[in-house]
Amino acid sequence: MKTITFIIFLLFATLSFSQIRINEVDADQTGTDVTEFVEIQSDSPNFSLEGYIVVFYNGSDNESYKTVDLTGYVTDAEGYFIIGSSGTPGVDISIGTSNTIQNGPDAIAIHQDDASNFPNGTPVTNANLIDAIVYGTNDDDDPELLAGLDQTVQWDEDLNGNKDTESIQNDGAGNFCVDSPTVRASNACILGVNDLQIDIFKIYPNPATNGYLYINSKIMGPKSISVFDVLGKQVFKTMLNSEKMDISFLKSGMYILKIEQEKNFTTKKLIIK
Ligand SMILES: [Ca+2]
Ligand SMILES: [Ca+2]
Ligand SMILES: [Ca+2]
Ligand SMILES: [Ca+2]
Repeated sequence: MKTITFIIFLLFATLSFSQIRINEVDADQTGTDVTEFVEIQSDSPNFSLEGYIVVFYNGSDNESYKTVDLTGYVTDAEGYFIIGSSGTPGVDISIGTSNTIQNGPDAIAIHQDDASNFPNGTPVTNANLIDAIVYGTNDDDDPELLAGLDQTVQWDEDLNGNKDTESIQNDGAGNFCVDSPTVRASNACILGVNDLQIDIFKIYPNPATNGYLYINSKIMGPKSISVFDVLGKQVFKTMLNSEKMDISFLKSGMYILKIEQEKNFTTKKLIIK
C-alpha cells in the first residue's frame, strides 16, 4: 500500500506541473528515418492546444531548428497528439517525409508562447517552458541543452542498443524508459503495470459522464476498488461484486482507480466529467 501511494504521489508530483507533456520521442530508425514522432499527452481528453508550441533544439549550436504551432489543435479522447513524419501512422501534424527530428544530442520542448517568438535559430531558452526532453542516441550529454531547459538527465534512445527499433517513453513518474514504440498508446513502462494486468481489467466509460462506471475483469469474483483524488488521498473504497459501480457522488475531475482482485492489481486514470 505504501508503494502504491508513493507511485501515485510521484505521478501527481509530475502531472501537477503542467497540463501537457512530452510523452514519447522516436528520433532514430533503421536507415532513413521515415516514422519519427513526438507523442504529446494531456492530462484531460480533448485538451485545446491553443497557445502552445513545440520547439526542436539542435545540440550542435544550442539553437532551435524547427517550431511547430499547436494552436487550433486538440488532443484526442485519450489525451494524445502526434507530431511526426508523414509516414507515422495517425500523425496529427506532419513535419516532412524523413530525417526531420535530429538524432541527438538534441532537445524537444513545449513552450506556452507565440510561434513568432521562436524563429529558427532561437537560442535555447526556458522562457514559458512547459516541458522538455534532452535526448541522444548513444551521445555524450549536452550540458548547454540540459541547463537551458532546466533538465538534469539526457535520455538515451540507444539505452538497450536498439535505437533503430525503440523509442524514449515517459513512465508517468518523471523518468523515461526505452522500449518498442507505442504511438498514440499507453507507454511500455507506465507505472510499471505489466501487460497481463492491463489486459485483465477494463474500465468504461472513461471519461465517465453518467454517474456510473463499469469495471470488467477476466476473472470471476469480487474486486476491491479504491479511488484516490489528485492529492493521492483515498476518497472511496468498496468491494464490487458486479461490474457496475455508482460514482455519482464523485465530483468532476481526475482520479486514480486501484483495482485489486486475488493476486492481481492495476491502477488506472479515471476522468469524471
Ligand atoms: Ca531522425
Ligand atoms: Ca528509435
Ligand atoms: Ca543535432
Ligand atoms: Ca506512447
